[in-house]
Amino acid sequence: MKAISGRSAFLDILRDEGVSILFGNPGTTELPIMDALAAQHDVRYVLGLQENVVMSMADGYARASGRLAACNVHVAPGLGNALGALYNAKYYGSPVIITAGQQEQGFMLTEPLLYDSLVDMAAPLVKWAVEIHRLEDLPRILRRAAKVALTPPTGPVFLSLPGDVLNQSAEMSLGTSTTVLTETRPSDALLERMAERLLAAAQPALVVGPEVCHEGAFAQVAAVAEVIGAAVFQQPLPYTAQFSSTHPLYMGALPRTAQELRNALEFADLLIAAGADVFRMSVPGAVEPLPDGLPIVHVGSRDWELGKVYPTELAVHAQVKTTMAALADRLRARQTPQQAQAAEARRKALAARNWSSKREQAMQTALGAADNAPIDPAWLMMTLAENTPADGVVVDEGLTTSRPLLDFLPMEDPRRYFGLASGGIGWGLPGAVGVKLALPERPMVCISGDGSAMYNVQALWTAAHHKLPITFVIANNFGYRILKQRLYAYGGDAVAQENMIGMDFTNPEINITGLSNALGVPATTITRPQDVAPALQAAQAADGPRLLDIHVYGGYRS
Ligand SMILES: Cc1ncc(C[n+]2csc(CCOP(=O)(O)OP(=O)(O)O)c2C)c(N)n1
Ligand SMILES: [Mg+2]
Repeated sequence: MKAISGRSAFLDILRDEGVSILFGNPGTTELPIMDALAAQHDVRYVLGLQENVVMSMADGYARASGRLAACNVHVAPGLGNALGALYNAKYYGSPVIITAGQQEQGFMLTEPLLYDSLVDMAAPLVKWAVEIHRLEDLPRILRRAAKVALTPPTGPVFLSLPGDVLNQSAEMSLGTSTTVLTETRPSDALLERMAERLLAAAQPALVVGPEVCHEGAFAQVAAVAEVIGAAVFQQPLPYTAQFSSTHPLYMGALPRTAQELRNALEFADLLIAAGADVFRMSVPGAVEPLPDGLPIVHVGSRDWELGKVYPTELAVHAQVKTTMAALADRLRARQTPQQAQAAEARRKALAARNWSSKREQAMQTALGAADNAPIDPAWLMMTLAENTPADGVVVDEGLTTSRPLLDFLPMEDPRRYFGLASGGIGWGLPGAVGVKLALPERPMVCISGDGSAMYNVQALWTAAHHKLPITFVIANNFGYRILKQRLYAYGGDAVAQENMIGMDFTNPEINITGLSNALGVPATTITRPQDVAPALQAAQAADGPRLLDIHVYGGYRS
């Protein structure tokens, strides 16, 4: 066996686990890794100019590729900067190995600059956090980290890499990769029971969630919905593409407020949740979002989500894709002619109020605002959808402006749409860079609020450096409109005195195009609706990133 250094073993094992890009921001404790990178050509380094950018790029890459992503940050302050983005990755379930260089063992005891307990900092947000103390353990730990990150429920893991471990050499085996196979499905008896329960429903509602996207299970879930004639909804706050929008049984996303959600499900006598979060809300409501007593059948591989909030009649811990495929067969075999007739009647009735028909109405309404300036958000989203190619990918952190986006943008594949997963903003710009690196062949638009864009605006430089053809659309309303809307609903002194503190970017206004140009992304300001479509087309035809600073309506009373 040949001796190998810790730093080379680190890169070799990552490569063998399928990692071809290491996102990072270096410091002295990362110098061994930067040195090892120079000696090989398999792992490419993508520099982010702040650790939150680095982590968000790795998160975007993991989401879009479905593969293991890796990123490296700098000791305690760097990990601290990355934590908000790590929180996003946790909620998406992104399989990312995040590593940080650590001071040498022994030296740590003297509490040098930059030192702190990295494992304690990362632990609450990852599936596994560990510091490597002996070089000989590095292969086993790294192999396990990859396996843990990629095994559903997938998610980030953290490794602390002390300098001495990276710099030593030893004769050691680097091991091989383990994949945990999770194409499991329930027993025949349980499938029968599930089929019987679903067929007993007179008005089934099916809610799809992120697992349907991760597993690429659109067809299998659709098969179940078709047999029983179920109305299909995306969960509230969808952050992935979870069902084909143009499927005749697709009704759109469930509303995001408790009362509206409750109203939307009032018709149902059974809720079938497929890999969904039942229900992750943004703000508390005066009522429960679930209608009283609505029975639930929930299938998913994230056991924590099963029966988490509401009692669940049948909570089935299994992969959605294999389970739904087997269930569709059982349903067809068991369904009586009367049940089949009732399902057919439901399919017909639902077609009249599905996503496609609601889209027609929404387009009529949006067209009524076609001449507005500042530009109307719904009209802008309609225009964006019309100017996004069928294989285009949309990264969305447009907040109040992009709220109507999914009413217009047809989603036919699981990589079509990536949105805000946890509520922590700043993911959009760097996330788009990661998504683009994972899906280089697909055209890409990233829409971000002006406020959200300012958290990680440095990501534009990485897009420029790698000449990534991304169209960045900044929905510029010169402030935090969502917070103004909520303060307005709060109805207190701020509204009475028309004094909303800390929510406007004025004196001075932010020069978005100047900022973008400075970071190497040519930018244009657009204030007139008629300039939007030509600008989108020109930006998408460019061979590198472009930014459109679009001035949109920012009123808070509506
Ligand atoms: C990391 C983080 N910091 C702060 C917030 C609080 N917050 C939520 S939305 C928002 C404003 C977003 O502004 P912008 O992107 O311009 O969208 P707009 O509301 O104007 O549509 C803020 C500050 C948050 N969710 N996450
Ligand atoms: Mg704004």
